[in-house]
Amino acid sequence: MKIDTVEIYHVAMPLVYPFRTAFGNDNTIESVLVKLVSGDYYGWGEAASWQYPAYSAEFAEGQFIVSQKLISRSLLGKDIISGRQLQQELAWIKGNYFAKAGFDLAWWDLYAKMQGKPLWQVIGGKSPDVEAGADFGIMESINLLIETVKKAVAEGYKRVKLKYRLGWELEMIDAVRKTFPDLVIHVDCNSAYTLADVEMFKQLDKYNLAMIEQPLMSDDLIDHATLQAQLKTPICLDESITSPAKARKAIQMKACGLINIKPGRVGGITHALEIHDIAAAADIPCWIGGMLESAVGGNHCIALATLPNIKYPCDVFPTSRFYKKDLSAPETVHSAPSMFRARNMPGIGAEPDPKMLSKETLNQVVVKL
Ligand code: OSB
Ligand code: MG
Repeated sequence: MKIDTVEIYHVAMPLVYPFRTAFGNDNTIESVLVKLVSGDYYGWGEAASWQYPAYSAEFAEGQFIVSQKLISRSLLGKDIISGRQLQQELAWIKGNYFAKAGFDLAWWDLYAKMQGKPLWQVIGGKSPDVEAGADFGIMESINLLIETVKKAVAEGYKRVKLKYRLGWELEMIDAVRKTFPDLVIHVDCNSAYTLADVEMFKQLDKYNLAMIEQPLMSDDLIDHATLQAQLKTPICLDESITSPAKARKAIQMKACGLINIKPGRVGGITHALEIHDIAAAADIPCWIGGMLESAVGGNHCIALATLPNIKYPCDVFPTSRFYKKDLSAPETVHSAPSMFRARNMPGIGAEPDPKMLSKETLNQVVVKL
C-alpha cells in the first residue's frame, strides 16, 4: 500500500512508581508513536527507546529525529507491499532499530487492518491466549522484594523475573529461593557484569534458575559464549540480539540457550518473526520482552507472543501496573490471572487516546509528500 502521510509523536508517560534497573532510575517512559496513513486506512506503531541511551545506544529524542528526517522520507509515497520490502527501503540507515520499529509495527497494523484480520492471525499465531510473567524492577530491600514476589504469586503469576542489582546478587537469590523453593525464577542483569564475575555466575547454578538474562555487555557475543560454556543455567540474550543475523551468530557460537525478542530492539515485527523462526529451527525457545510501552506497543508484543516458539511467560503487563491511565486505549488487562488475550479485531486493536496523546506529547510532526 502507498504511504500517504506519516505522523510521529515523541511522548513521556509518567510511571506510577520509578522503574529501577541496573542502568538507571526512570520516572517517565519516553516512547515514539508512529501513524502510517494509506488512503482510508491507517496503522499505529510504537517503540520506546527511553529518555537516555542506557538500555541501548538509542534514545527517544534521537529516535524522533531519525524517524522524521530519514525514515519518513524513505517511505513516503512508496507502495510498500511487505515487511521485508519496508526493511529493504530502510537498510541504508544503519542501526536505529527502535526508530525503524515504530514504522515496521505501524505497517503491520495497517496491513492487518486492510486484510480485515487480527495481527496475531496474520503473523501465524497459534492461539490468542498468552501467558505473562511478573517483573518489577530493583527493590529497595530484600524484604520488600520478597513481599512483592508473594503478592505476584498470590495473583497467579507462574514465573518471576528478578532484576539483578550490583552488590546484591547471591544474597538476594538465596533469600528468594529459600522462600519460594519451587517457583520458576530468572534474573535479568541488563548487561551489568563482565567475565571477571564468572565465579558469582557459577554459584547461581545451584539455585535452579530458568535462565540468566543478559549478564554481559550487549555487543559481546564471544564473552557470552565463554560464560555459557562454564554454566549449567542457560543464558538468555536480550540487549545483544538486535537483528536476525545476530540471533543466527549467537546460536551458532552457543552464546545462549534462549532469546528474549523485543520488537523495538530488533527493528520491528518483520525481524522479530525472522528471529523467532531462526531460533525455532535451532530448538532455542523464545519469549517476548517489552519496554513498558503503552497499549499500542503492548498489543504488538501480545500478538508476537502467540507464535509457536514462544515458550516462556512474556514481559507484557496490565496498564494499571505502571500507568495511572494508559496513553493508548483500550488499556491492557488480564483475561485470566497472568494471562492476556490478543484482541479479536483487525490489526492490533488499540490506538492512542487523543486526549492522553496530546497531554503526554513532547514533540510531534506530520510528514506528507
Ligand atoms: O531488560 O527486559 C529488560 C524494561 C526496560 C528496559 C529493559 C528491560 C525492561 C524490562 C521490562 O524488564 C519488563 C516489563 O515489561 O515488565
Ligand atoms: Mg532484559
